[in-house]
Amino acid sequence: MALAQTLDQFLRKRGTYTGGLPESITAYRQMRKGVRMMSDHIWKRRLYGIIAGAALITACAASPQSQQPDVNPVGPVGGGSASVLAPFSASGHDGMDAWRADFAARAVAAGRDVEIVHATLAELRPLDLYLAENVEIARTDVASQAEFAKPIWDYVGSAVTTDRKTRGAARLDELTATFDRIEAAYGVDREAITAIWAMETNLGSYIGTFDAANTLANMAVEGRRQAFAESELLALMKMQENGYVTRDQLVSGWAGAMGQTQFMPSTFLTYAVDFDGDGRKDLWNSAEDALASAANYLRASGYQKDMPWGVEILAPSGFDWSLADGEDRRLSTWTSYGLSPMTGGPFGAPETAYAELWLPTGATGPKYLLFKNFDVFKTYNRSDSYAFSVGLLTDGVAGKHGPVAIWPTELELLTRRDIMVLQDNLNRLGFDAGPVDGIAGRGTKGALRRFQKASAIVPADGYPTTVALQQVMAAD
Ligand SMILES: [Ca+2]
Repeated sequence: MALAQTLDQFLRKRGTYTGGLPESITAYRQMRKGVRMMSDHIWKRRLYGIIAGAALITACAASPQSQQPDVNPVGPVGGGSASVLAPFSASGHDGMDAWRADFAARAVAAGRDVEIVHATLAELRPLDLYLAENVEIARTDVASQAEFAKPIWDYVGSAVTTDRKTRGAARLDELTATFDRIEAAYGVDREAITAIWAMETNLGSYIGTFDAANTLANMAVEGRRQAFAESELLALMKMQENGYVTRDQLVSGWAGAMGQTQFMPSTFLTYAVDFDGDGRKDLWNSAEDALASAANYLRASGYQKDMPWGVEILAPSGFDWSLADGEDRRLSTWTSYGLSPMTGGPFGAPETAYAELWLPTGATGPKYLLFKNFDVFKTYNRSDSYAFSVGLLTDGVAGKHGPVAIWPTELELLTRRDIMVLQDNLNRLGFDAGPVDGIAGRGTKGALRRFQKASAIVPADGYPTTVALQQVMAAD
């Protein structure tokens, strides 16, 4: 089970998820603190120190990168006085110490600066979030199967708030000159950048309290995303080598994303810019640097200026909702089927533009045509709910409030276990719902829609309700 799922379950259980994560993470950490073992006895730390020192020597000798018949197996050629890694003081976690000794040697062998490698990894400490005993998480997992998946209207309700829209609009006003320059340089609409800023850090007001190196090291030691975490740590070292940042600046969120627009180190290396011209890429303190960097990333992801991310639509009665199948079709095709903007007027996109019909809650509730920019938002975070919230905030800071249609909060939703039964039965009937994981993603909804279509059920909207589950279970 992925960490993100575990967190998701916890947050849902607590009912504290706000779309921005940091506040909830604090609550999570506080809860986990209660089960943390007291493990920092001094004698133990000394023992770990000895083990770590031995492991460092072993790792250097055994490292496949250190094949040169050199007396200095880990140091770069021609290095200064500090060409050999100094020993690390114990972290309080033996697995972490052993991993660090090995990884530090590999980082140096890969060409990273010895002093920066040491400074980056010197102050590691185990975090409960990643490395606490697993008893409680296991218990949460069983309990959560009986819980309801969080409906999208809850996610949107906590992410797209009046406060965020109002303050976002105010920041747009204050930063008019900056956004003029950013739009000219990158061709990304200021409202979209502001929406990302609002979603990621509440407009720069919460950038996290973790040390990026420490949280990534914890992720590496935890193991499930070790290769990813190590690669991000190497990027973190390169950021310092390039002189973009200093070691003490590297504050991050719980997963290692940094600054006002939450860049991972590898994203930072490729896309961060110094837009205020002070010689630093300071995504933490400089809104100009952070916003221009986000614009640079969105442009590289294919953002189309002056195009809508999505438009809420009206459809004629009897419309075939099975067309919400994930396929992109030309806007001219959709209009020929009778779709029109909910608020009247034009779509604001050329007839040749491609769009997907998306029903966040099936045939009842808000319905959207999604354009390319929706997918660009998803490069920040793969979740439809996230991208949808960014879109609604993009409109919201411009004074356009959606959705107009009412969410169908009266629908009977399925529990995680129900969804697993639904998936299992769809697979049994030959409609590939993918893995039986209790999460009704696009794969599950697509399979349900194909089942409904094949069974002549109307509407064939793929939305998993108790009625849909009964229909699938009754089929053979
Ligand atoms: Ca700067």
